[in-house]
Amino acid sequence: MRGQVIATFSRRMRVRLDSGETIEARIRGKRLRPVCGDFVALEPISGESDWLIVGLEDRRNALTRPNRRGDTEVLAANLDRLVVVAAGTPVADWFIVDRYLCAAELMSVDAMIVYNKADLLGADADRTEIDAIVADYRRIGYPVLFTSAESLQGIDELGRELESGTSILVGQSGVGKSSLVNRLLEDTVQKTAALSTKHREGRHTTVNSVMLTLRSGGRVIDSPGVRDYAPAIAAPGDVAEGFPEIKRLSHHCRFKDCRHLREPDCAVRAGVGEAVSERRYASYRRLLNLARKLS
Ligand SMILES: Nc1nc2c(ncn2[C@@H]2O[C@H](COP(=O)(O)OP(=O)(O)OP(=O)(O)O)[C@@H](O)[C@H]2O)c(=O)[nH]1
Ligand SMILES: [Mg+2]
Ligand SMILES: [Zn+2]
Repeated sequence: MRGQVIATFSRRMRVRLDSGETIEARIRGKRLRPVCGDFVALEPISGESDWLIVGLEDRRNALTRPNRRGDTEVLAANLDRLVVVAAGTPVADWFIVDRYLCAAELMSVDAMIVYNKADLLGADADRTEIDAIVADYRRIGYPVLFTSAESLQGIDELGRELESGTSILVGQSGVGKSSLVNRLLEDTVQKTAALSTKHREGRHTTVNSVMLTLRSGGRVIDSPGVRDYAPAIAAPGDVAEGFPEIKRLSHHCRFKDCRHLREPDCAVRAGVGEAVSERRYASYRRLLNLARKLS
């Protein structure tokens, strides 16, 4: 039997079988490490309702991060779109946003930014800074949507963006990923059972990734929020691949292996403040430093 992992609780998994039925499963052995989105082979266990995961199919792609030991940890697999959620509270960390965008580029999947809690956006000074950052992302080519799980601003548009394929919502803890998913599910069958129980228990922080199906057929993975994030990067030279506006200019650098730091005739450095914003260039340098430390 074949199925897709739709929720993980450490070594226990919820799996949607190809037949459409949802079952619970354990994993045979210690070597298999399925994550949300993985396609697995299963066998029934006699006398139990649990199934046994006995095999893992090759992944089309994977969202990764280096763990403390420097190994690559897989967070989710077989994705079509990364939705990076930010907000005013907790204060947006744009470096984290850039790192998720970098991960999406390295995985060759679409990425977009959702600025949630738009209901709290006053006409304050913050607004000018946010508008400048958003304009920068749009110039690079990333769609940015302002949403509110409170006022419902932008929810329909977000639903349309997620109509096809599998999307994962990522971002800092507390920006409203689960609240957005709740809103998106409001007109689908799946909604209440799973989600309202959670509220009754008074627990809000998401502890495991869960894949949900929208009425449009689109799938959404709600993932636990992070304090920090960096993609697993195989070689420092790959970092520029994760910044489209830097990659574009890098073809004009004198050296093919230019890291865009202090090399002569570097087209990227020459473009800082224009095609490459100071902020994104700083993001690039920070991630390059990190990649060098880890490699
Ligand atoms: N004002 C306002 N509050 C929001 C909005 N969206 C979410 N919140 C609140 O923000 C808090 C965190 O929301 P969650 O949906 O749990 O955030 P999350 O991103 O899923 O957090 P983690 O699961 O920890 O990663 C809750 O108290 C929500 O009610 C919004 O659009 N506007
Ligand atoms: Mg959550
Ligand atoms: Zn260069």
